[in-house]
Amino acid sequence: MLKKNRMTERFHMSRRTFLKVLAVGAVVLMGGGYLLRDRFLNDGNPSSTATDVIRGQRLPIPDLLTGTEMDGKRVYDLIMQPGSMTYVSGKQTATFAYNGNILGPTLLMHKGDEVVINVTNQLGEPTTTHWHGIHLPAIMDGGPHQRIENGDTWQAQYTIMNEEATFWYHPHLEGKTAEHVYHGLAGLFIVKDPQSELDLPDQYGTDDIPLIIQDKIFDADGSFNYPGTRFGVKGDQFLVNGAVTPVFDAPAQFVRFRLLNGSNARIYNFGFSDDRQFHQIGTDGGLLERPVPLTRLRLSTGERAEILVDFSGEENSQVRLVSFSSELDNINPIWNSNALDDSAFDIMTIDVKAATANPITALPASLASINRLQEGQAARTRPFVLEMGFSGPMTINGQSMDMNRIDQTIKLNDTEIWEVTNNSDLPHPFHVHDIQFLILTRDGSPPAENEAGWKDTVLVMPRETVRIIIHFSDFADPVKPYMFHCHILEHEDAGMMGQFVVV
Ligand SMILES: [Cu+2]
Repeated sequence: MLKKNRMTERFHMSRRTFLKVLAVGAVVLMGGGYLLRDRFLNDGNPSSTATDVIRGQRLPIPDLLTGTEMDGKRVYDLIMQPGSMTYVSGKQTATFAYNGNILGPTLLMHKGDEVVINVTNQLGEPTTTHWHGIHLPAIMDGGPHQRIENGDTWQAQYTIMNEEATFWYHPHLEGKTAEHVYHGLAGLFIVKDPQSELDLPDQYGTDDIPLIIQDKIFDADGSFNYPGTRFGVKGDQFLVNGAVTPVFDAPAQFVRFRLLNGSNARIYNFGFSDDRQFHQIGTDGGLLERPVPLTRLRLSTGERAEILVDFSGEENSQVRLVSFSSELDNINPIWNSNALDDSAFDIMTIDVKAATANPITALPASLASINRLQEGQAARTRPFVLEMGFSGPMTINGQSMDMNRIDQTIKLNDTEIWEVTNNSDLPHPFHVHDIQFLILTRDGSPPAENEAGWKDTVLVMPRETVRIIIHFSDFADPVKPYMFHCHILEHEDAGMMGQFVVV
């Protein structure tokens, strides 16, 4: 099997070389070349044919669900349902959503809360809802094994043990995750620590702003175009909280943005149009030790980052949130799916307005203490090799996802090092369910300061090895597995996923 894979790989190499020659030829023949390169070499993602996409609406803020108190538990109700939006003048866009027409409400939870979430499926087809980043029993994870048939309600019940951070929920049905998320199913969790005495912006919708960033392709009739291409669907229209390149009215003070890359496949390189400095304060699963100054923030699919941006004294000015995608290096150009990978583009416009009454006026010097797991604590090291070619299976350690095969068995209370190697020419964000990990090394070097916090998803660039350290605690189940997978949703659906049990 392994031998066969290697042979396939060699064949792909030569096909890649052939395509490169074709590209160079096209450039030489046509002079301009760019469009042709794009047409010949893209992975099949079309671009929007709708010319009158409505942009520049006010940024929608998802409703905040605080749950209702019942027998000492907080109960939340989510209904997955078809909806309708207007993205193209005079046209209706059919969507899927939780409790509305696009995306879902933000679930506010507190560390220590016992929560019950009733998830009702009215989509007309089966799906699941996974709690991305949450530490919970495997049977409550909402992965491919917790199918919710159309018309059914699945009840998830667990205690919030996570640190203060931003998490999210989305469907995770075997083979259908990409399509379901693309059509609008995703929402955020905000976990707060009642013990925290940090002075951070926390007025939801005012100075504490969720930003779910996604890209889509629109057809002329207004519908979402989902081409389902193998390498990952990348759109050419950018939505924040379900609105295309919207405008956010920011108060002239420190604003906290909770960024989620909720896209199917696109990696962003966020920054601002004036190249201003901002501070990252949180990673996927917790606050950093101290604010980290940045001018660029790379965020792959599934990852979250909390940042603080200082708009003090900037009333009546404007700045744009931009993705400087062309600066992303180490991505083989042959794999780029569209011209946007080679450019910078707007995500959102920020109109700075008057400050609120009692704004946060300073950055905290320190944020959190992180229990740094040490390499010496690890019981073992497990290799994970991610592979894909132009065709053939997408694999981890040579195998595609099989719902009936457990790939890894881990002992409860063990600490392990997982060594993730990307043996392909596309970047892959590697996600592990249930736990938060720390990055030990990225290609042999310690991670950047803004990645040195709790993570559940880490981008592994082509030919790179990332070593992460994980402690498996609290929940064991010899039968029900958790998943590990690439968070490019089309790769996941194509088999770049495996299962582990904790026993
Ligand atoms: Cu991938």
